[in-house]
Amino acid sequence: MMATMPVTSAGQDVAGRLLSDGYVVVTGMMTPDGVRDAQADLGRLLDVTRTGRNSFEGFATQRIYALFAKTRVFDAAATHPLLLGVLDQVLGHYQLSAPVGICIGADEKAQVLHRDDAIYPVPEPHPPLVVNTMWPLDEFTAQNGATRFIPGSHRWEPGRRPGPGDPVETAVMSPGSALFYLGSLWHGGGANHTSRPRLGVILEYAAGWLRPQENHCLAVPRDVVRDLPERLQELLGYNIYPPFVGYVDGSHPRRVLSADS
Ligand SMILES: O=C(O)CCC(=O)C(=O)O
Repeated sequence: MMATMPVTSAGQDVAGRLLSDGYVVVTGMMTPDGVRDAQADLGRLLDVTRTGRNSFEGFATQRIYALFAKTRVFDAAATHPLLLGVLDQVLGHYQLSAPVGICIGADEKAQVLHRDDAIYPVPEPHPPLVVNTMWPLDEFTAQNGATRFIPGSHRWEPGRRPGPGDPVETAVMSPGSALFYLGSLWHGGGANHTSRPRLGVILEYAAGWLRPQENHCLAVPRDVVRDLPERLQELLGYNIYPPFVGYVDGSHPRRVLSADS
């Protein structure tokens, strides 16, 4: 049975479950209106988004990169108080790493199981480096490509890889919920055996001292960033990791946004 908690839970409790199981589903993270707006605006973007270039991206899957350059419908989600409360506990200082809309098309094959933090050459075991969240915008089912994962696999000994006997779970969930999972949890997009696409958005966060997966300072135009709430600006790279990793000309990068306004 998948671990599910309500949005009214304390950040500390959700973080505790995330650290022990490697994942947790939180219900009530987005309002029905928020879900409708997100579905509509991402639909607009999908009309002009190509399909993947390799089996990892998925040849029948569309990925909306540079998400915060293209839509405002995930601004509130990215700074949701419960999400930030969990990140405070698990990562301490953090930034957005890979915010991506993922639309798994009809007849797509299952994505290979992987760990999101494996892109960083840090010897295992290591403290949490990456926390990811998946926000379904369609019903996620075992048939249409819901995210698959192996509970507890974030605790595996270094070098262990998934095998045929490992228990793979499916994140069956509804729009409005979010799946939180650690970067060291083995997981992947499922196969879509239906004739309809499966849309979801990942908001992935990484420790503030790492290089984020997407370079938001280049991907999101400065004119767009300037109008965003300050916490979101910080999460998009206009921040330092104390005492001064990420400075610009000796100052906090926030100064860049005010200097040329
Ligand atoms: O689409 C999904 O359910 C997961 C995708 C994923 O894990 C990835 O692309 O890294």
